[in-house]
Amino acid sequence: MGTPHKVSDLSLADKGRLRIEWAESRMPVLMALRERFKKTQPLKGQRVAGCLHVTKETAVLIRTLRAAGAEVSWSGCNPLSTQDDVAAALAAEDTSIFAWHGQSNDDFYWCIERTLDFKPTLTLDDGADLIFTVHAKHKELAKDVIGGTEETTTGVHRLRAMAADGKLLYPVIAINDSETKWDFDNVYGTGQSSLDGILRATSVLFAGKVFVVAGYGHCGRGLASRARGMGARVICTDITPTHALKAILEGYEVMPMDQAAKLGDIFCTATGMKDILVKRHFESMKDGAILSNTGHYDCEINLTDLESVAKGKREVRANNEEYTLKNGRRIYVIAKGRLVNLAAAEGHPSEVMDMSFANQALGLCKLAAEGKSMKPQVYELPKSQDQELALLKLETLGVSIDKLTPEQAAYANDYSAGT
Ligand code: 3DD
Repeated sequence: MGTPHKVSDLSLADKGRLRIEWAESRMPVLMALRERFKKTQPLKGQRVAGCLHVTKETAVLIRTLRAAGAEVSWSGCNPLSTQDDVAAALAAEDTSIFAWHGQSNDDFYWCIERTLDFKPTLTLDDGADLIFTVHAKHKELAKDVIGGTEETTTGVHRLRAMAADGKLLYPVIAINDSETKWDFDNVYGTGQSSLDGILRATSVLFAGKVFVVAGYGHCGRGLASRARGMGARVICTDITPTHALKAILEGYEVMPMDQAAKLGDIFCTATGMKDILVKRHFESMKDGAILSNTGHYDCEINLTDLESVAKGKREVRANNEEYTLKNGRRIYVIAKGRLVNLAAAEGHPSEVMDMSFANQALGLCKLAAEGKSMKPQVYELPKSQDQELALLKLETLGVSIDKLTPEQAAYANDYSAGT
């Protein structure tokens, strides 16, 4: 195999292929796009550098981009989220991939650098680490890049800030901001997959437990509803009044973290902000409290603070470290505070990544076709695309919906029609 790659263990390829097949059988929208792209070749001649969690669902996206004619080179976007069997399967089918589970920070950035070796014409990010590396260390490559896409909320925030500063060197499409991404992946995906990660690392009963959700945004909304569905008493914290008000009207308790820290049995941070759980919170927590984070970066649980109030630490289960505090109580941290859904489980289910990645593929096709005439700013995909994708998804679910009659369509646009 001449294609450059670095993965953990090529012998895992067969197992990875089976997992990718499993995902393909549950991603009908992306698979339908792949069939279309095989004929139209919209990414022919393009070189796509991707920096996004290497999961069975991402493998389906990579195969689709290659079917569309693109050359692809890929790294993971988190040191703990790569599924090694999937990475092996991708390497075995001649994908240029640099990713393995449990990377050091140096490994992580070395892998990103390798994906730049073939001078990409398009970049695909989840958290903006790749595009940021191009801007910070390889400005000479930016002139060959037509545009990029960004998968997640945190990454879009970073890119909007760069654009506002006039620092963006090429156009970027905020995939996260498509309704068929943030209102499905962030809500239903994060809600289920984060609890999946907590359960795999602890196997605790949720019913009757106090589950604290830090951040009642789209991700927090999904977390809260799934935890309540399993019988937990849900407390939400937030800094945004409208978010807190929505949580109250949904029937959750809302209070400052200083109070919630004393009550919580299980915590999950989903804010995108640093230092959500800090020293004073750890010192007031119950014995046996379980801490997890589902935000993109591992900055929400301040582990330096936790180390400062602990007298001992040991791994008690996979992805589960017990800190014994000086006050004698024990606190359990899942996946070292890194995103629990991907580090301790398999990330969102295929069914919901189906639409996120359909948006990614369509976004790259838009850049390939129109990027040269776009400005170095952050764009959104057309809202009409959300309805097209949702209709396609409904069809795959065997669901049909009503249509406006011509009279109703006329009425909808007739501002003179009063009561
Ligand atoms: N993300 C969650 N599950 C994923 C999966 N199964 N494959 C690839 C990426 C996955 C991350 C997404 O939620 C991304 O949209 C984000 O971080 O917002």
